Amino acid sequence: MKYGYFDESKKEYVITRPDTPAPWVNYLGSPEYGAIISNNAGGYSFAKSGANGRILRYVFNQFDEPGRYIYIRDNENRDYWSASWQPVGKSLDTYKSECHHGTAYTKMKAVYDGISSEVRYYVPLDQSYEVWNLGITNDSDRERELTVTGYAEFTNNSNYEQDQVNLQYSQFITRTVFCENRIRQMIHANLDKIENGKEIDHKTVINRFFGLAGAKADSWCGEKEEFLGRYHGYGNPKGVEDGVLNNRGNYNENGCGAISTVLHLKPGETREIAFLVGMKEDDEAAEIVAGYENTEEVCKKELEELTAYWHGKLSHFQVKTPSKEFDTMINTWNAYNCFMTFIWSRAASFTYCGLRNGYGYRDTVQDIQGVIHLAPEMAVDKIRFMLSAQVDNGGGLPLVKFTHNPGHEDTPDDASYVQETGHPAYRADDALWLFPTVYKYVSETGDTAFMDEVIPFANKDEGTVYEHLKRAIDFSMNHLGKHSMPAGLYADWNDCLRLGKDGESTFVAFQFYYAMTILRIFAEHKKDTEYIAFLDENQKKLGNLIQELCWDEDRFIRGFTESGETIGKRTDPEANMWLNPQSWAVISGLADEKQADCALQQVYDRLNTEYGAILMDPPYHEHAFDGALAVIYNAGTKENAGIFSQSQGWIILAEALRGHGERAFTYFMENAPAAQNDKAEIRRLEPYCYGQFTEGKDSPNFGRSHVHWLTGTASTVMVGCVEGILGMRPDLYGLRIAPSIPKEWEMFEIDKDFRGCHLHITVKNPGHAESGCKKLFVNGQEMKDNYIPQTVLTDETDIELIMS
Ligand code: IFM
Repeated sequence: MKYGYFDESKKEYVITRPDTPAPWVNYLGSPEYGAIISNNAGGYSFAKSGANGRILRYVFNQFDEPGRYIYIRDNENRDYWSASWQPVGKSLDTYKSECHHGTAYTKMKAVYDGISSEVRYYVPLDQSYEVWNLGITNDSDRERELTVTGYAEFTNNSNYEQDQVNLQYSQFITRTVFCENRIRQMIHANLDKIENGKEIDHKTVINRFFGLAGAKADSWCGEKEEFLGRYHGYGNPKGVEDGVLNNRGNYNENGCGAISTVLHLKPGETREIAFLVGMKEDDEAAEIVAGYENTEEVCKKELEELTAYWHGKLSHFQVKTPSKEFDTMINTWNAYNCFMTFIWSRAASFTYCGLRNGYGYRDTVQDIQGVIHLAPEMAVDKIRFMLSAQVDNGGGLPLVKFTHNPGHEDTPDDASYVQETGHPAYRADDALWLFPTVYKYVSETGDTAFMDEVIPFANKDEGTVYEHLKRAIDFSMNHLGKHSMPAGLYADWNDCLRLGKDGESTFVAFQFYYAMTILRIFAEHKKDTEYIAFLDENQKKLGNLIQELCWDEDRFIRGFTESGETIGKRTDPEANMWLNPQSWAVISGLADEKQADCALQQVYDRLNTEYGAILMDPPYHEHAFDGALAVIYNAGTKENAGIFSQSQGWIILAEALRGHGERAFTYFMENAPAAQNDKAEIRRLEPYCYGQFTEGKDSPNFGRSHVHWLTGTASTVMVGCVEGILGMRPDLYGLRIAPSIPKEWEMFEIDKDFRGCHLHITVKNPGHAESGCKKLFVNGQEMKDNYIPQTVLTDETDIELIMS
């Protein structure tokens, strides 16, 4: 079933049926002022922290309420509706609506009883408040009197938990008052006589506002129960039914912002107004609202700026292939999803409420990879930040606090860190993600000087980026298990595998092997011969060990428990086949060709499903070892044999690296949101963003996806597609182009900005190959093979690659 379509020209997803199987949301603003909005206007806002800076209330795990509601009432017949289908929920026979989710804005269009409306929700670029800009038109042939009411439900406390559950406290610190064109909510207003800047037990006066611009506020209400009315709900608020609000503020209990304006519209006439929300001192709020008097002009300009900003970012890499699903994902939605995970980490969605007060090390270092080809300048800042969260022993801080203070942090070796973050020990993989991320950044930009930049460690000491990477190698070297393979520690990428300090992880072993390959490239660039010898010796040792211990006839095993038991061997009754060791054996370069193809074939035969490859098989149930935490999940779910979407990116990449374009693309399509646009009743999640996982074949809800937006999937699939399928493989000195595509693609084009040059790349495939390069021309000049040294690039470079 389909609920909408992709409008690629505007980079919007347009929802034409509002009764979607789940709230389908969009992100507005930035963590400075964040706003999440669903296709029915549900959602919340916050300043800086979803958990501690919550401004607008949202009830999690409920029916997508409350939200940013605009009610429209016809004062002649007293009928009313909302500018988004919900909350009033008129019959879809008479009420027509469209929701356009775009890049950092959402537009809701509605047509009902001769009145059409369009609300544009956005946070202006670099501002920390939000705008609900309503355009309303009288399409009928008689004059209409309409009462338009905006409703914003404030939290009583910026801490969302306190707001929801500590009512004996949070309801008695809030009040609202009205002033001219805005409702002012004050929390802890009684502290207004306390000396400026002084806090009582960390409390100070907090001001929020809900304002109206472009029309006169005719009535208002600052108390939720007064506005809704007893035994009424968001769908039939008493204040809206009555057509006039009672002009009462709140003192204790629940504050809200509700403002009504009465509009008289002649036939064909349009009015533009704006509701504004923010957390600002009253004088600043007044100034903000006043700035929107010329509503139409100001809002139009701001929306244009916002669109130009985001479309500008996305323009650095655009493709035109025969697959519209692939194009829409790579050009817009996967790319935008990568930016959202990069910016928001796992801080705020309809699943994450913002309680995690920091960045997960591995998550963030991986997220960076998804934006390197689009915004390397943003990527490198975050890389610096993450390097500054590496402990001087080379390990990563499992959780990097939002208040991170490089050089002064406690580490998992300190009880204080453990207590504060809840992370009891180092994880085996965290710092190893730095290798591909730093390599991708340096290769994309050619910025080899970055290796010499000095960056502090999290706890003490500092070192160049090169030194940081060496310490990451040391960390793994110093944490080996019983067979001298990297230990599994508290976890590897898989949070549900507790292998401990004596158990060992094959996944980490592959990452470690790959890390040494990458560091060797940097060492060669620096002519660090002694270190090259060290790497060569240790990489060979590790490679031999992996080959000896981890290859089990047709697959790589998953690791060893602390007691030396093998995980993932062919004969195990459960979890005898794992996805990630197979893909990573290829990505790391460790598997020989025969092993690689055999392991990948096993994945396809044993793990692949119509929605992607499951993480392992069969799920744990009766035979879970002590550290196999996945058993806590229902079979076919998350790490217990779910289709863990992040891992799809690695299998795409692995197949592409082997030149298996058909398979790589098959894996892409199986899990691509856009490819399931007509299966919304099965997938449920938004068809324009990734989810953390899809329920696997062992679940009765096979194909249903969960945990929208903020997932490492965005970056791994992006890398799998750009580096793998499209074959954009930059290195320190230039660009290799090695596409791995479905045979039926006869041609595709890429526009890519690269090291200050614009590349227009045309790939031709008349012979229907899956991979390979027959000829490559750069500005008409034939290259030796599929490699383009940077020296031949010009401002506008024309590249033609003939595959077959
Ligand atoms: O790798 C982890 C990630 O850090 C958090 N979500 C689950 C993934 C797999 O366990």
